[in-house]
Amino acid sequence: MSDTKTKQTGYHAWLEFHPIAPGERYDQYAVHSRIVCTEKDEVIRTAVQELSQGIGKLLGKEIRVAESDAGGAVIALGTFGGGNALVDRTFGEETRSAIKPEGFAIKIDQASGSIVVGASSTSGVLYGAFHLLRLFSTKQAVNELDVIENPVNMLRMINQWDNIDGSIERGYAGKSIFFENNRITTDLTRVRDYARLLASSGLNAISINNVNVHKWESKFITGEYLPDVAKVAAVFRSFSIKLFLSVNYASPLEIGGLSTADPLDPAVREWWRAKAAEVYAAIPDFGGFLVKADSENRPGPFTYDRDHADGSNMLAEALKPYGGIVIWRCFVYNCKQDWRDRATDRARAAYDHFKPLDGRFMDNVILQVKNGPMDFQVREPVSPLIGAMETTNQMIEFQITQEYTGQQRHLCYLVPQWKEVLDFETYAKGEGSSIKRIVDGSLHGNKLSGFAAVSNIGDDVNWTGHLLAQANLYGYGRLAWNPDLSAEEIAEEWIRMTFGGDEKLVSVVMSMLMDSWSIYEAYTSPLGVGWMVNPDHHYGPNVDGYEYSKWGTYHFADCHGIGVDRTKATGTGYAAQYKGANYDTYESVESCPDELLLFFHHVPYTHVLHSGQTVIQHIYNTHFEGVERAEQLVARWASLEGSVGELVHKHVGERLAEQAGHAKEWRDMINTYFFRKSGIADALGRKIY
Ligand code: GCV
Repeated sequence: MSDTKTKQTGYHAWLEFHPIAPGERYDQYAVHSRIVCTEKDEVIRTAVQELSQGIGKLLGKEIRVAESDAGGAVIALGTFGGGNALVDRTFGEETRSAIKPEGFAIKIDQASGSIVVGASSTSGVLYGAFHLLRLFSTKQAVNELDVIENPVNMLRMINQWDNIDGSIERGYAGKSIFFENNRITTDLTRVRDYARLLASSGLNAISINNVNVHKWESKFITGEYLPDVAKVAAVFRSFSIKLFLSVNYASPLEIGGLSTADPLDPAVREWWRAKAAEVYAAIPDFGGFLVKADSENRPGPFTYDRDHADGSNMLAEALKPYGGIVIWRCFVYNCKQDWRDRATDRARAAYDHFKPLDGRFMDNVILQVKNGPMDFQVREPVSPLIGAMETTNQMIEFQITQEYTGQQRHLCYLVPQWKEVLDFETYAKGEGSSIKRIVDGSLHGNKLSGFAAVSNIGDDVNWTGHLLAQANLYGYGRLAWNPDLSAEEIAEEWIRMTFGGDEKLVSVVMSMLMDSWSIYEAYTSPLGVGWMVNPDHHYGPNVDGYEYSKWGTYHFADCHGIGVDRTKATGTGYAAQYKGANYDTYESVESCPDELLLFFHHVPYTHVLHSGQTVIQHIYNTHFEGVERAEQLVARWASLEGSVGELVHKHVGERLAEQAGHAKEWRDMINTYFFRKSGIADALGRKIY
């Protein structure tokens, strides 16, 4: 895409590289006369190209790339022992042994003043190059650099929910960049630019098609599509990103001509073995399969009276000889529930299905578990399944695309929500068993572990529809690399890299991002109950939208009270899936935190929260305040006129105005509904319809 077309549109996202004005930092960076690299590997070439391009834009002058060091201060990069004298001279044994497979070190060579980037792998060199660019574009001092970085998580994956017809399930930023008109895109420019964004934030894996694998996408693993899939894999390979495919569990039946997909049937196993051989012949470093089975009407092993260990192990066995893995989703629940049935609880389902299978999965199977037990609501407890299976590989699944958090028409910076999840204490092995230690594999010593998230991009020029939603994509990658980064640190990096360093702008956008999740929560569904949205598309308020449906997502509001009794004592028993103090906290109405009260308990509207307000007054207050706070977002952004490009200012301003208007719709529907149900007036006498 040409620069004139992308100028001011956000296309380059956090890789915009705003020119640095002459002055101290400029001189500190510009003193490095050339980039010195001796290696020719594809990923290293990418690193060099990114560095020279980025520095060129930052400094407004070309930086030469050379194979040898002609003296003076340079930027040298390479793998340890890869032939770059500066790299070899700078990093001793101690540093080298501290660098894990994808990590890197950056250090100043005191003699020459050179910046030296070293790693044990080519991917480490690439991450090191992006790290250096981040330091430059956020204007950090580099004269004393001594950095060692290793990614905390092994798998740092993004899941596309893209379909071959170009549509994206739960996509809010245009059409797919991977597929159009029932073909894989032939012009891969945009795919390459996406790979840059992903690698620069630290990601290393992608599945390119929707987990709901329909008729045509089932054929991605056949000769009809594999050559084109291989071309996409090649683009990602140059950024050290492994490609995965979502597969249809019933493939042997649907594309293989067999009469069954029974995982224990020898012919089915043989079919998958041959299929794996075919896929790896086309893509030797193929990552593996992502599978949604027995979930929301997708086929799976249950059809044959087999379980999820049988199903996933069959695929794992086929991929094993090639080092491939099976990522098996745990989003398994009854989506044909009778709303009259109060005993079945969707929240329990993943744990009930998978926990008994602990220990039965092959070591190249990894279970992918959504962060909450329901489905990416604005507020949910943390899934009790994460950490509950001691001898099974697990990874967490987040949703970057804002299906239930405003669909990229509303501002909702999700990093603070993800941080809460990652910091949650599970007591899986006593104190110190936080979610982040489970998903990084350290708590249970898992062979495979990590992060996955559903992407929020499409072919909109700015990738994410709402420009500020780019912060979620960037933030996800950074958090997957290092879950200990704070939401503010990540936001600040993103703002400076995206918009440049205007201090007023940094502080205004930072406060907008940091407030946005709580604002969205305030004017939507209260106290953890969730689901008060329009069915199917899930945008906008509809309190009873899912109340009498088959999806298992109820709030049970009547004239006395609201909420779902999930206690062991009198309810569905879900609370008992938590360990230790968590069980006690959630089981008791007294200790349950306010923000999750209605997730765990059915209470009268007059129930008094820890905040001192009654439930009904909390509903009214948060909804009135939520609208006011959404209106303040509009005003805060308006104050930035002149500090950001005109087009960007207008675009974000329009989205925020729409959000403020839509927040009123939420406020009035929710408040009116509960006023009519409860008959209790607002203590402050505000307008309720
Ligand atoms: C891809 C939710 C979404 C579906 C999605 C599903 C899943 O139910 O609404 O669109 O399907 O989650 O995660 O599999």
